[in-house]
Amino acid sequence: MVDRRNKPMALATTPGLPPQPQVHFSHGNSRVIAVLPTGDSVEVLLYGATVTSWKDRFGTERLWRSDAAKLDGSKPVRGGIPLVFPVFGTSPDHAATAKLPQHGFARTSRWEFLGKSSSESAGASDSSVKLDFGLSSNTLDDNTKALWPYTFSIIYSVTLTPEHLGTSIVITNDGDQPIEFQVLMHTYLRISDITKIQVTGLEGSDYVDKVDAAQAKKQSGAITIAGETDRVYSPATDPTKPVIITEEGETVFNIVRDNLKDVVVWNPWTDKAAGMGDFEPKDGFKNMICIEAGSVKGWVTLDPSDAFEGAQTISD
Ligand code: TA6
Repeated sequence: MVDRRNKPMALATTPGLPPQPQVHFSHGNSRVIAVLPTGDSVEVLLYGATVTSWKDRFGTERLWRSDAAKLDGSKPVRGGIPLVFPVFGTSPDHAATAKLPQHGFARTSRWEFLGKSSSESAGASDSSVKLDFGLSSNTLDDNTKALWPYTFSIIYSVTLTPEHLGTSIVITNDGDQPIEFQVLMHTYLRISDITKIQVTGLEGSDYVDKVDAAQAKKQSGAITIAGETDRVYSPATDPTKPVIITEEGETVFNIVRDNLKDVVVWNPWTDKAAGMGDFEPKDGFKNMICIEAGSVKGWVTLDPSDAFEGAQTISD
């Protein structure tokens, strides 16, 4: 990758072709920004390969990010789409990941930008761009490697089109021993009013209610949020069924999953928001809902040379 500081890197263009997606680095090469000819844009921090912004063609931000989110690599980003791997939460009883920090090391590691590709856009309206990011045992910091000594490689791709934002992950076991992991895309969606949303598509799913003594329950009807909510739906029934967020009856998000069998629904509400130093404004919980696609109940076992692929597509 030719490192042309803060210079737009127009994708290979041929005179006469319609305008192409623009991809450039910013903030000292710590962020990658892609802008489509339609005006849709996405920003990804190399720290954690965290999507920190997704704007539609009108410049409307679709993801929620705390005003106090750290974007300097000093702590996981509070908002956007942090990546959870190889453990969801903490797992003191799981020897391989017991020593890892909450939600693992993917969201606090420096990822490499592997490159970009775009569709051959016949017209601005069908342009798209895919940004690839990499993390492997070769690039992992020594402290983390000591805590999780497996040989692996991950390619995480962020795809932007005028219709959707897609994130997909391919995790490969490059070593000679099986790897057990959990993975999740911790997506903070921006909404107007938490009290006016409904989440459908999880009806009939079993879930663990983490704000009610981790009781096992079954979802009946649409989900509404009227207080702290922290639920792990596993499996989210019918993976072919999108999870849909409506606000006063209007669909605001449609999330389709591929090979991510579980969905976490989280809103910290007043007290938990007050207790998080990087959660600002404190009433920001009213404007966000986390709908997190992943595989977090039990462990995915990856044998040597095997690969795991999982993806989500968020559209409106
Ligand atoms: O995904 C929901 C959750 O596991 C909550 O329990 C809460 O801890 C949230 O993640 C945020 O975790 P973080 O480590 O980013 O503060």
